[in-house]
Amino acid sequence: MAFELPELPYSHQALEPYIDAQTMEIHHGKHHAGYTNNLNGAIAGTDLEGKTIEEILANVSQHSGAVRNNGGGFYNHSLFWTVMGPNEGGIPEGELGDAITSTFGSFDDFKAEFSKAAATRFGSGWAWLIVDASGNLKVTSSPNQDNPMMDLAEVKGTPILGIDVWEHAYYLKYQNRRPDYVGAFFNVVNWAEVARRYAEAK
Ligand code: MN3
Repeated sequence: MAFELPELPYSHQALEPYIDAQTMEIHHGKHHAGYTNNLNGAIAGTDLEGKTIEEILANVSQHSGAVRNNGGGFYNHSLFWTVMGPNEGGIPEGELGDAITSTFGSFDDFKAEFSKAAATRFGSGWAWLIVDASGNLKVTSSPNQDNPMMDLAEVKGTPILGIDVWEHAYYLKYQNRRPDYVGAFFNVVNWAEVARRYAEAK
């Protein structure tokens, strides 16, 4: 069974004015669709057909560059759409809010560390909030379409929040101002979904 492009859980314009409709349309309909199709092409006729994306990423060092890039692209964007939403933002509460405060000092300290990871990831990549093998929260980043679930990742864990810092994610609206895009992202973070992923991962 081939991987399928997940539908956006909201309309293209839902994240305006923070993320513009045209960027969402191209990002989901062209980029994410491309990773999905290319992943299917890369695994067609191999023993990776029928494996879950998590299983593929966990042993990605044994597979081709096409599987690594497109498998990562498929997974990362599937996560990305769900951790954003309209009328979101704010500050996480409950267990996740407490864990962020105890790990980073305060929500603002977490925000600063995550924003720095996103701003300083050279070239194309992602910044992440992950749960590591001991259940601890960590901020990290990865190049290209790599992610912390890959066996070859420098820092491993389960991503519960991620931001795409490829130029295709923000250039139409923010041009070279990546930090402005990262700042705007916090207005659309769906903390309920991040908290759900946290509870599942730890
Ligand atoms: Mn992207």
